Amino acid sequence: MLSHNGINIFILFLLHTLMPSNFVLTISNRDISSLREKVVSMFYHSYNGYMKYAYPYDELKPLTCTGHDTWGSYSLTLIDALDTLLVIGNQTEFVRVASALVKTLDFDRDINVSVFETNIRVVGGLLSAHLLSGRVGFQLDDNWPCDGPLLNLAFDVAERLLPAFDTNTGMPYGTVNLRYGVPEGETSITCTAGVGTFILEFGTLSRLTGDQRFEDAALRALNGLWKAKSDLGLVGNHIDVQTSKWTAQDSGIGPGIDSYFEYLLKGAILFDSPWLLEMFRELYKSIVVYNKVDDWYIWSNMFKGKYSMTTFHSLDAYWPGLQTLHGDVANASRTLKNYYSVWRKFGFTPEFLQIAHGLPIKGRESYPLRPELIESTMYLYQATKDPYFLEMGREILHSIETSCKTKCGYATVKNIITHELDDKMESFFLAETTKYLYLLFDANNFLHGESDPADNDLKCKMHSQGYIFNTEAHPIDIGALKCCHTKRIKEFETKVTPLPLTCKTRNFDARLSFGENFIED
Ligand code: DMJ
Repeated sequence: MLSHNGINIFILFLLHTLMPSNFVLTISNRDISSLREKVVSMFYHSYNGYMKYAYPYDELKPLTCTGHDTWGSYSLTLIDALDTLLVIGNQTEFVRVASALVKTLDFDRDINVSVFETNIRVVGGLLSAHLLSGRVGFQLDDNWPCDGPLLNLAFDVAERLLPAFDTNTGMPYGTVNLRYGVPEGETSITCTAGVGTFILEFGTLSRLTGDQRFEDAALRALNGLWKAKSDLGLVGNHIDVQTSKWTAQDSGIGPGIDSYFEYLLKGAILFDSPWLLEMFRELYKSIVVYNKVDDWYIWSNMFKGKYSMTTFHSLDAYWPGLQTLHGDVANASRTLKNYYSVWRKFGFTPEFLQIAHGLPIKGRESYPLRPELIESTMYLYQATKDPYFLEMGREILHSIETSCKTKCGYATVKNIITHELDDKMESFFLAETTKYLYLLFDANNFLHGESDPADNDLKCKMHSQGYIFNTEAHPIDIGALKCCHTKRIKEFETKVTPLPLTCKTRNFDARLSFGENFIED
């Protein structure tokens, strides 16, 4: 029995005891290289299946081997998979499909899309592909990386998301029509992640193109959330973006909130922003007080601080990776081991698990090929080089390979107890799950490489300061952003003829700091 906020709760069916104390760490270089090859086969089996049976639809249905549109009818899986092609070294296929997308993608469509999903998957995927395309010389001109065809596509689709941010608070609606803006009668209730997960992509767009509207919109949204947090320093799950009233007051690290925390810390690193870091640290302190119990994280009411749900979610597993990025490796490692014990018990993690009983919640027993557990494993291995994490990766890979593979792809597990499958393969399987698995087993990948400091800040030397992954595992080159931003500022200050941009450049104000003067009372 443990006590949290004065209420006894049963934690926990001692998942720890399921941990293999006899883990034999015998992973050799040859094993690692064979694991890497297995991931590559996994990627190609699903990628080729998608291209053969589903493209140009958004996603593959891996049991019936057909395609269907899910998040927007814009060939989502291909956009999401673009940069993974380069991560695993297939430059030829990247050039072939990126050229096809540049010719065919048209976002001027009368369709309603999720602002959040379109941003993390489509804007993020295109920005990352743009920034990595220098590795293969894809349609580069003199102004690359501050210009380019993939950047123009990202700009176009992101501009169509901007009307969602036109609210009383600056926090966005959850849905927008790509052609007509916010649909008539659209609900003004958005989840917290749907408000706070824009700064990486929108800040990147502004830094590359000089169009400040994106960064400003993302900052206003973050400012709206910051002002709405409770006196306990917690945020809830859903908020009315017109009134700032919380409509769901459960506060935790997981679904509905997760990537808000992720974007504060990663944004702080990407943009060198003390303001974002300060917000992350403040919220982190409250999470430790009100949500952390024995290296598990549960839900609490944001105003009272009392726990509301003692559940674990597949999505929670990104948290140890974020803690690692923050330097909190010991806590991250303990929490990841807890989460991994769930995986070992069932072969997968369920969408919702009742921690006290160690069983999935009825109706939420699925595993839709999510990346979070492997993502955190990759971060922890990078931070510690402890082969334990390679063993974890091997088991995760084995489960997916054994239970999810179908004739034309990999399928969602409908029920982690029976291992029955569902006819669905989300695009993040190719964007994230296979990418993080590959990166775990590829110590020499350029994304892990030593940075290569630029000698001249006017010459955009790529790969100079490392990468930050957006929440859909799309890497953003930190140095490229700084370089384009510096160029724009210099242009602005010296009033030289602006770079000939194909992107529209409006509202450019060459601010030097990021957000620090932004907070509105
Ligand atoms: C992805 O689209 C992103 O990682 C997002 O932040 C959470 N959900 C999926 C993966 O599980």
